[in-house]
Amino acid sequence: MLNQLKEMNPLIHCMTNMVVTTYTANGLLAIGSSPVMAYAKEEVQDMATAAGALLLNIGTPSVELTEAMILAGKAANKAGKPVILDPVGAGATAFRTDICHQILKEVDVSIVRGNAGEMAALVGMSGVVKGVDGSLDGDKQAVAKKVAEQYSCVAVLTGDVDTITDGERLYLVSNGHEWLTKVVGTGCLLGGVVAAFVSTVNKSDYAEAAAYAVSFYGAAAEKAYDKTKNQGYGSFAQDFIDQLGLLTENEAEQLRKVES
Ligand code: ATP
Ligand code: TZP
Ligand code: MG
Ligand code: MG
Repeated sequence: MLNQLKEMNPLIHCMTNMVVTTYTANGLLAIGSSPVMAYAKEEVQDMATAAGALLLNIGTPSVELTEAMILAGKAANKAGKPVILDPVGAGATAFRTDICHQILKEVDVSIVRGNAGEMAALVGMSGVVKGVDGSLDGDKQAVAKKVAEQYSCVAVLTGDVDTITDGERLYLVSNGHEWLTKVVGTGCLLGGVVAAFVSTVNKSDYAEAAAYAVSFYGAAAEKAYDKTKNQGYGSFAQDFIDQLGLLTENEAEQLRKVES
């Protein structure tokens, strides 16, 4: 899948938050995709139509941006392109939860990628969301399944073990490293990386491609940790971008920790 991605060099239209923009663009370039950030309602429909996938990340939300996201999402739907939603901070405020519900009502979202607390908030289950950080004491698989069923999408619920499901197939990914939680934007970049991988496959393979993307991403983080563990989080953040570009398909296969 990685070689196919590099060959296709898909354009990924990101409507993301102002914290993570450059990190997301660099990570997407590293894996072999082509990112573009575009927000104006005057152009988002054209950009979403031209792109291989659309990422909607509500990290720094506003009413105007939500309207533009819905325009872009509808255009992507019309063009048959996958739409990935990152519900950043859903559950932290009613405003964010409402925006997600509005997007999910108006747009056919292919994949929702969030932490456990955010995913629980989308289906009215109780998790913990403090700002943009979320967790859940309860059953993560049950939450992921409910998100997948309620919104007819692939749910990618991340944490120490990542749960990916379309409501029928289930993948559990144990790749990754705890240091990913010490670098802002690693959840957001993952949404972009999932978008890039799913843009290269048919709809029936979105769940499998998402699981591949999450495992690949986690394996790159493991390599970055090995290299920078005696330095710190800043060096890890930089090296992680390097590893996203250096990791080969064979190596990713060897490091893969996926149960299905
Ligand atoms: P949060 O803000 O709560 O950290 P997030 O939106 O940043 O959420 P994460 O759940 O942190 O998203 O997921 C981002 C990446 O970090 C995923 O690849 C996930 O597998 C990885 N990850 C998160 N926590 C751990 C952990 N404890 N061990 C290994 N990998 C982790
Ligand atoms: N505040 C608003 S968006 C954002 C912050 C800190 C980035 C969140 O990034 P991630 O990937 O969820 O850690
Ligand atoms: Mg995180
Ligand atoms: Mg996040």
